[in-house]
Amino acid sequence: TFDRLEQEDDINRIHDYFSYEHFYVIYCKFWELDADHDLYISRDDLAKHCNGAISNKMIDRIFSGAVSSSNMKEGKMSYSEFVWFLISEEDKRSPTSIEYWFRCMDIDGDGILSMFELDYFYQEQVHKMEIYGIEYMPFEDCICQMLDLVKPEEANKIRLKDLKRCKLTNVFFDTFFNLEKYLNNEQKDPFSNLKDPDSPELSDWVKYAEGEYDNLTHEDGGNDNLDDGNYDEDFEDEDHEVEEVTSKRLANNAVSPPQRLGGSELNNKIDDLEDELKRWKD
Ligand SMILES: [Ca+2]
Ligand SMILES: [Ca+2]
Repeated sequence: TFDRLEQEDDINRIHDYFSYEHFYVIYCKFWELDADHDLYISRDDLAKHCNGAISNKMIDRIFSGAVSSSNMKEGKMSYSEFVWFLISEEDKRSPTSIEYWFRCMDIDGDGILSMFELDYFYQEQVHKMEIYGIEYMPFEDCICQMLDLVKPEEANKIRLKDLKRCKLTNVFFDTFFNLEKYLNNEQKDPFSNLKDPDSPELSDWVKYAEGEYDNLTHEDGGNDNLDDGNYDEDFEDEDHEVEEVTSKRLANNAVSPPQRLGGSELNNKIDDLEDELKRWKD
């Protein structure tokens, strides 16, 4: 029985990270950023993600190849690398994401986030806040807060294991390279979105993917049929409707995808994504 339970747990986790909706969201985001549609995202493309929310320094780090599991082609992010990026960005509390961002922030690769490295990233945030006329904390105050949050074993040295113990790594990472989310975090009680151990809730990624899926499929208004919740039984129909919505969107936006989201190309992409997500979990 235990084996079976474990297996079921595993299946649920796969579902957690993969569904048609998730694929659709990732693919649309990729397509939006890949301006010349050569199926690679350039540094400048990625800088436009979420209206430039991610700092330039971090984007440079991502494109330096230091973080990529495969060998990133110079200045080009592939679809699978984008999958890793997007899930890391939207689910900053999962162990894989923590490793991803830790590698990005550990510039000298010594396994420690030093005060120098943290300051390096924070300065760009300060610079942006100055431009926007937003009041900001000096680095010293910010770092006090962050050390209090992470509570590293050794003073002033943040290691990967410290972050993996920390329950609010999203707050930590956003502070250093995602200004929009940092400012949002500042406005709410950081503990309000802590997971309640008694009621296992959806991961940050699933919440994001479901919200974005709704946005993408309802952008033109209408098509409320997608909202009836019978996704499983109506998968065929839904598939069809999504295509319709996509075509409508694309007609309105006067762009066209390399292929419609359907047929064997879709299946290939879904297979690719499943592979990536399996690697993600390992
Ligand atoms: Ca491109
Ligand atoms: Ca370091």
